[in-house]
Amino acid sequence: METDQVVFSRKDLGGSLPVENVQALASNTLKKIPPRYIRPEIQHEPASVEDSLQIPVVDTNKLNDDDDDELAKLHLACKEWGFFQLINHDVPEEVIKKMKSDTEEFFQLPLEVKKAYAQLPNHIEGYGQAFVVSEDQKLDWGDMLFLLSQPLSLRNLTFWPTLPTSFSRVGMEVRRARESAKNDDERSTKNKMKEREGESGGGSGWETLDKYSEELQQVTLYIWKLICKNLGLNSEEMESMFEDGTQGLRMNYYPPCQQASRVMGLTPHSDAVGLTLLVQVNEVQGLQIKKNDRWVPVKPVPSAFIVNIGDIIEIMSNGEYKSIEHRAVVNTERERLSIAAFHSPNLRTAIGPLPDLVKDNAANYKTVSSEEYIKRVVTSKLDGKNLLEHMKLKV
Ligand SMILES: O=C(O)CCC(=O)C(=O)O
Repeated sequence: METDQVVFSRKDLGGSLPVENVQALASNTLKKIPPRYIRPEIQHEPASVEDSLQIPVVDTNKLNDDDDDELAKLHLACKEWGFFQLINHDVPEEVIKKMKSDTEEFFQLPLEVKKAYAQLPNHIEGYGQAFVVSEDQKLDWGDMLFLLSQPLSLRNLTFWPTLPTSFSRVGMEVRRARESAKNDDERSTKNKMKEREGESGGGSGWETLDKYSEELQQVTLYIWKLICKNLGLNSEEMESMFEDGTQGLRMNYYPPCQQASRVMGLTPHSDAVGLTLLVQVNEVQGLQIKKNDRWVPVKPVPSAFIVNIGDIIEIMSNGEYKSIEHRAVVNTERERLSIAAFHSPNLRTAIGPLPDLVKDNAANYKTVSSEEYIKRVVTSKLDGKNLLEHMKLKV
């Protein structure tokens, strides 16, 4: 059986083509937006929204109290909305706050510094833009930093920023040194640690990315177990699928644009993964979801995670739950930032309808290996729910 590391270290998985840095482009006094960013197809609608179109809010405290109504609310949110906001989760406020401030600090660094973490050919990680697969494709008005963060074996520290210092990389190296030093004699262990911790400026507060990643992995597992309950999937095997699952962290930076209504921060898409947990970093709104053919703005509830069902859960649930198209629009005056944490089952899991859910019904989706699925995702441009269409079986 292949290990997670082998699947991802392959050179033929594909990646994104290099394109201009949007933050740098936007900071020049632009007379004219370059045509590749102009999106005539965009429909902009009024930003106000009726109460009936607010996405559901699910309360962890009630779920912990075995409140059946809240469990039913979660089921309905996954089925009818594909989106909900999760409140009263256990992730400490300071972990989220630090992740947000370090992300802001990273994007404020000079371009030359950020470029040290730029995407490399055929790698899906790094600083740049994702899903650019052709030279004439329209481009999004935003930059991003994408890192594979779980399982630990997938972390490629080349792309993990050393600045801001509290963000991560040196800290991760300390952790690795600690792990590898376990077998060394005491003296060399101490030397190694000293050396590394010296580099990290004392080794305190290095954990931002690592902590955030671990906490969100736990929240995902928690939600997945409740989803299993709601779908009648009671086996341990099902529940453990996300235990050593994969996680990617995508930090988005959308610069302001004077002609915001003519560009798009992030093209309409559904997430190709299992479950996404999103936070907006500053108070500038921009996330919109497609509901009844209308673009509905999402107003983040303070301290909540915005959770959405991805294509993998739509496929695994054989269509009972739906991934929803969403997009990010840009502000005319202020930059906007967000952090998306994408979660998928472990790489040994085949992507297809779960056998327990197709006992009495026909499968509506194909089954493919994780590797094949990932390859399709990283070599396709974002295009609504198009990728999922290719997984559908025509019945
Ligand atoms: O910026 C946002 O609010 C949306 C981000 C998103 O959908 C993504 O990173 O896939």
